[in-house]
Amino acid sequence: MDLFDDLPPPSEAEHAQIAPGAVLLRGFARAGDAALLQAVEAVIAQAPLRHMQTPGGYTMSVATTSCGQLGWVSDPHGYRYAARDPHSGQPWPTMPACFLGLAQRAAAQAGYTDFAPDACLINQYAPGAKLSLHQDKDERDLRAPIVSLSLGLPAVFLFGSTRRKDPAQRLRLVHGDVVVWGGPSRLAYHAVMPLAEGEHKLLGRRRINLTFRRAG
Ligand code: MD3
Ligand code: FE
Repeated sequence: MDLFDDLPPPSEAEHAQIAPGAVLLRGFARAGDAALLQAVEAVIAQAPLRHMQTPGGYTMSVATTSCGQLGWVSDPHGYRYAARDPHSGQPWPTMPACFLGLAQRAAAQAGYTDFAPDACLINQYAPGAKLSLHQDKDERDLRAPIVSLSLGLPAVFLFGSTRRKDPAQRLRLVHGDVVVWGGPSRLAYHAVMPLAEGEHKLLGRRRINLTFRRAG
């Protein structure tokens, strides 16, 4: 249970640079959470969450889907962005207007005034699900930031530098938090620790993370 669930959204004073080019907008999406969740559920209804295979032969514990012009796909051949959902053969669902608005307002707040995401990756974590250390470098233009939005159960997020073995910082991301990863942080290694058990008022026993990307 999150003891701070009933507090009002925090002020702009809590918008903090956490690494060069990385800005944490604590609680930025809290006010619009119900509409965002409704839009997430509408996307999932069209393009169901699935546990993708990694090129290394593992099945991801995180369940994923996408919306927008491009979606993120992993299979035994590798990682890539694709215009169609391989599960249905159909284009990915359109990016909901509330997603695009949120991503652009967050990016602007962090100093990126013309962020035009064409892909939104949706990650769903059940208790125990995790994401291993990786870089996001499959996007064409690495000058564009990645905007991430956390909903539901809290997660412990680790991020380091562009060198895999550098020490990582630990960050607890809670419902409504948004992080903009740009500049020198764009290629930072990062990971999500196994999700702890819990029950969130709005989302129940899960965490959902949205990442907005300029992929194509
Ligand atoms: C730092 N997702 O989908 S979001 C991913 O919580 C991913 O589901 C995590 O890593 C999640 O690729 C973390 C925060 C994030 C996303 C992209 C980044 C941090 C980043 C790219 C560069 C540096
Ligand atoms: Fe990532």
